[in-house]
Amino acid sequence: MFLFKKILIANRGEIALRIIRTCKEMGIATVAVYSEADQDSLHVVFADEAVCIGPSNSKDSYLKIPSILSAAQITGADAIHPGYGFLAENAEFSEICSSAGIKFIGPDSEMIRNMGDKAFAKETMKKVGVPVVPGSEGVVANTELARKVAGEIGYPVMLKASAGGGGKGMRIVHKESEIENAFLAASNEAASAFGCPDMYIEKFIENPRHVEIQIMGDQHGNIIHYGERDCTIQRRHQKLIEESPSSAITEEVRQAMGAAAILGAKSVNYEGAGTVEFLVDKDKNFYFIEMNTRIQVEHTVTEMINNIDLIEQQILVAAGEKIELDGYRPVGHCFEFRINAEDPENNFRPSPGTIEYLHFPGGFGVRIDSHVYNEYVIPPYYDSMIAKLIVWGRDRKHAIQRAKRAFEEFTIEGVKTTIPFHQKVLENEIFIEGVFDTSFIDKQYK
Ligand code: MV4
Repeated sequence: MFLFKKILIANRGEIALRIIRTCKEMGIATVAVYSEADQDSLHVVFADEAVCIGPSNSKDSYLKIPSILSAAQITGADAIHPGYGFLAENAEFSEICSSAGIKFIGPDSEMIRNMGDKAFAKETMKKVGVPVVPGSEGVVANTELARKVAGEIGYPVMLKASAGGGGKGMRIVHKESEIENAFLAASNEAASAFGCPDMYIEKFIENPRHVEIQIMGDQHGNIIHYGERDCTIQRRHQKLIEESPSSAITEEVRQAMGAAAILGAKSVNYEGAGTVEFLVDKDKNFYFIEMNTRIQVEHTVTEMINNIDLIEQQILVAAGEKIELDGYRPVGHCFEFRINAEDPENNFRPSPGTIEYLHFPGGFGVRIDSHVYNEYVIPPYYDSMIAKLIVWGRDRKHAIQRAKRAFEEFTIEGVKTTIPFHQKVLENEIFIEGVFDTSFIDKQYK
């Protein structure tokens, strides 16, 4: 089987380490790239080679395409794994990699561009019969049409930026008198934030659950799904706790969502790892909202449930291997808790600094994905996630018991973290019952 000789990881932190680990197990050499702020970072230590690509801020390092490409050419890497964030969904980067003869581990640039255009992605899914949120036919050109379409849908409606996503560029409108100003303001915000003013409109789904399906497509037309992840517990669109299976859906709905995700991915000949995001309403109807063309932070939950290595799958698929079609064999229940260097007592504001004492939990069914270590200095330049605690149990009750035990062992001193917040959630009746929705954090933890 042909694999790659050497993979450059165009990322940092825990995901860079995650990718390096799997490459080593596959016998593939690794190249780390790092900014000046990350010279003592573990992904630099564990990679076979490391190239400094620039100063601390991301736009001069981890987002600097010429520097990353040069590092790949200098070291002779034949593939690049982008991880998540940074350039993972940058169509131009994918294009430049392939024109440089370096395999971008992910979908091709056209796919990234198409799925990044949220209104187009939605119309594409709708055409093949994937349920979508009732709303406009694609982009809405002006305030008059916005008023007309919103009137037809019925208030409240959600205005969404086509170049946005992940909660960015969204705005709820409750009545007709607000639509004109809201549409103009949202469109201007989208133009300045994403360089594209295009907006589309959807019926507002009250207090939904956010349930996403992990899919994998190979270069031979095969596509499978690996089940769902419930990512409803978010704060300002930042996911905090993810789990599988989801208590928001029945087995019947799961089958239908899996089939819809595969149908949508097949319709665009999807290659690589992807996530099809749905909203689920209180009547268990599901609606497509977005498709992400990257590996996600919470991919670990799917790995533990199916006992598979999704990074290995990505590399095999990128090298032209066929997917095992019976890969979806869910067992047990898994949570991922994001440990951020933030202060939950102070509106989750970032808390960078030096880790003065660190002890990770362990034991059966407890996994830590993290790049931090004793005396690690958390830099202020990047996002605040410092570890992921992933806990598997026989069922949800058992996984909660095990998570509580793991958190009792988990010690980080010197910086504030979200550990105490997670411990409170694990005692919350609504969480334990699994009857939460997207308003959980706002309502429970003002
Ligand atoms: C919605 C919605 C309600 N109605 N769309 C889109 C991106 C995703 N991260 C959040 N999005 C939402 N889209 C319609 N038509 C509510 C949300 C939403 C949300 C969804 C799931 C989990 C948490 C959320 C927090 C705020 C908004």
